[in-house]
Amino acid sequence: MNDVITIGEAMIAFSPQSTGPMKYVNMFEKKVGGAELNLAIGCSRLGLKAGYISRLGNDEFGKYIYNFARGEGIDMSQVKLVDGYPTSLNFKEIMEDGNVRTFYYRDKSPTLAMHPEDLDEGYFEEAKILHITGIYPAIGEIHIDVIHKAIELAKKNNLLISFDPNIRLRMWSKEEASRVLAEILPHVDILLAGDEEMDIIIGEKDPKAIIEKTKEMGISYIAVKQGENGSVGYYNEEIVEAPPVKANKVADTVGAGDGFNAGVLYGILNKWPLEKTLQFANTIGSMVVSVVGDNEGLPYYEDVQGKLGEIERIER
Ligand code: KDG
Repeated sequence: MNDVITIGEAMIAFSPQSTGPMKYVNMFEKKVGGAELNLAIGCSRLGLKAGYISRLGNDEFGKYIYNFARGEGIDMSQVKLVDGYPTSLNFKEIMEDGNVRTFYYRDKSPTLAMHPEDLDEGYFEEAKILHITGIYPAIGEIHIDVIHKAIELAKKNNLLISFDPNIRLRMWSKEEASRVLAEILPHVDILLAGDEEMDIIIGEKDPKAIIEKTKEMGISYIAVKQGENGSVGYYNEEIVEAPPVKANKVADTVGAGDGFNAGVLYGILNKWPLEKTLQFANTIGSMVVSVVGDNEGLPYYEDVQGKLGEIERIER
């Protein structure tokens, strides 16, 4: 049985070998990206069982991602390699301070070949949480239908629905994002959102106002991510403000939110108190940003314990 299943598009992420404007970067390293796959990897490294639902191109890059994910212990039984669609790519530009811009090449995404009727209900019967993001519905119209079908199957089979808006304005406009994502919100049990994103969807940026509004929609667990300012959470009539955890260095901010999400889902599945969960999740986010790559910095459980000072780290 999987603890967490997720639907997304993975891609090859070409990571620059030097910082600064991309037009002057001459070498890139081949890595793997995709918010939902990052989340699955984050969960798996913490010790949860994670499954991925997707399509990849039946090409060298698709096979590379497939094997990479299997190596991370992800259940890839719901991923097919499809002909006629090239595996998507992105190229990253990383500035000296760790800030990133991403350039996508994903117009003919292999996930266009996945339709709502392709979702296997049996897979949902055997899982606890469905995690979805706002990236998947931004890819194409059919993706919106797939997400709504997944929500339907999750509800029918008593899965908790976890949602990160993950708004990517290179993929759609604020208006489109707001319209489509606002329709997902009322179905959500666990909201894992950035404050700026909620401003786009519900017109509120202040964490307490976000909590107030989304609670009224029936969302029971809310975590508002504020990047280097920490996070604010709500569960069971309690609001907790969790202070930021200082990163050793900021090398690449991409993937920090996915790591945070994995930490929150871990805390929920282990029935941890809200404060402990948010501190754990903030710690993971801070660890992700100190490593270049979308998922290379995602820690194993004992790495987080080391960072929290719960276990001694022996260097040599
Ligand atoms: O959250 C990290 C993702 O943004 C990255 O891995 C690539 O999925 C990606 C995207 O659409 O930006």
